[in-house]
Amino acid sequence: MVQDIITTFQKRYNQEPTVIRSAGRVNLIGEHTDYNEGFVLPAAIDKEIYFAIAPNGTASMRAYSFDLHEKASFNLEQVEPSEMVWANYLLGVVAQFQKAGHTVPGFDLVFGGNIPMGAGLSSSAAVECGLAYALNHIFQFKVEKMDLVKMAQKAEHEYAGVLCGIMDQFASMFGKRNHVVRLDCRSLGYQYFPFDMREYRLVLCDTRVKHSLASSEYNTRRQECETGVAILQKHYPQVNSLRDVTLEMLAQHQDEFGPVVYRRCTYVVQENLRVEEGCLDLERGDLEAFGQKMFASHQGLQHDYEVSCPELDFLAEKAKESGLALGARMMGGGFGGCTINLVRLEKLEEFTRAMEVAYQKRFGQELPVYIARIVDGTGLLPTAKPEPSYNDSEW
Ligand code: GAF
Repeated sequence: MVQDIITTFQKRYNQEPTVIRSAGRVNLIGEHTDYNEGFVLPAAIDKEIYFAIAPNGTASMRAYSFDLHEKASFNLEQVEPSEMVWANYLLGVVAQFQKAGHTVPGFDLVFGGNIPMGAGLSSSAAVECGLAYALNHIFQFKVEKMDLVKMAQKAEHEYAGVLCGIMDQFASMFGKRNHVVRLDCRSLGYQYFPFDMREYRLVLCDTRVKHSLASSEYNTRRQECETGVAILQKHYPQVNSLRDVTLEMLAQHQDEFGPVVYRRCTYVVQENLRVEEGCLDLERGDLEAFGQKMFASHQGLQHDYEVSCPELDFLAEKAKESGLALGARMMGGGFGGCTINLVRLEKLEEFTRAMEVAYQKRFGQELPVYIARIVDGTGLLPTAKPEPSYNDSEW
């Protein structure tokens, strides 16, 4: 795939590109906590997007989407949102560099990859981070990596209309091979935890139900959390976000919340606790205990945060019932996309088969299953080297 993208670039633009690789992400636990200044535990995975890019000496961006077979050209002296959905993720990033005071010269770009769209694996964050990294590299803007993450997030807010938190862009940029990373979404401090790929696999079951993050539900959840915070601030002026709230505080003022806001807030506070305790499980190597927290997380997302859907609930339930997964939950914004399952290597085939059969029987549809390998985040791909190969023996 990388070679095809490079060849397409050479043919279209008649010059040699720099090649950047950017990754999709999984999140083991800590869902809808990032915009509440809480904790998340994501990792970058081997569902990737490649960017072949070079300055073109004009004032325009000429871009070609390898996957959609579509091209677009935009004058960078006047960047504004476009009708072309995919181009907006690129333009949004350019706009952020300009807002930060950089002049972005014209460039040629071919990009494409294998992150399934709408599967909750953050293809949009991978596009944003990849381009942010690429522009920073080829034009030597010298922007710090964490600032690139923030710019990518802003691009999503302003050009895709989704008020996302910072998790996806952070994971895409800061992912580390065979590690998950706990991010404190308030301080942006982070810590890597080794993930044992010799004994366990992260299995993604794709409902193929397309979620639309831009659909009002995501932004509504944010508002409901803010409503909860405003109620508590009357009693606890030191509270800035649900990160500062305890279950006792919520219980004490339960009658001031409507039932919906109360459930939303309870979920977020519990989920933050699960991330913190889950990291201790990882440190102890207690994956059984960690898996139990994944099941509990799904319950909260299904019943209290209400961002799941029947297909996700079915898969999470089946995984639990089968006894073949240590943990399972929906992942990402919700309303579709994948479940993430923690599975022992020796149970992998049996688990995959059981889920495929069950899904087919219940929904009359094939269930795509991906085994996620944890890889490094966004970076330069030395063109001289062959595509990274993931050999089982080196996990
Ligand atoms: C989406 C958002 F983009 C993230 O910021 C995060 O809020 C996630 O949904 C839910 O945890 O992926």
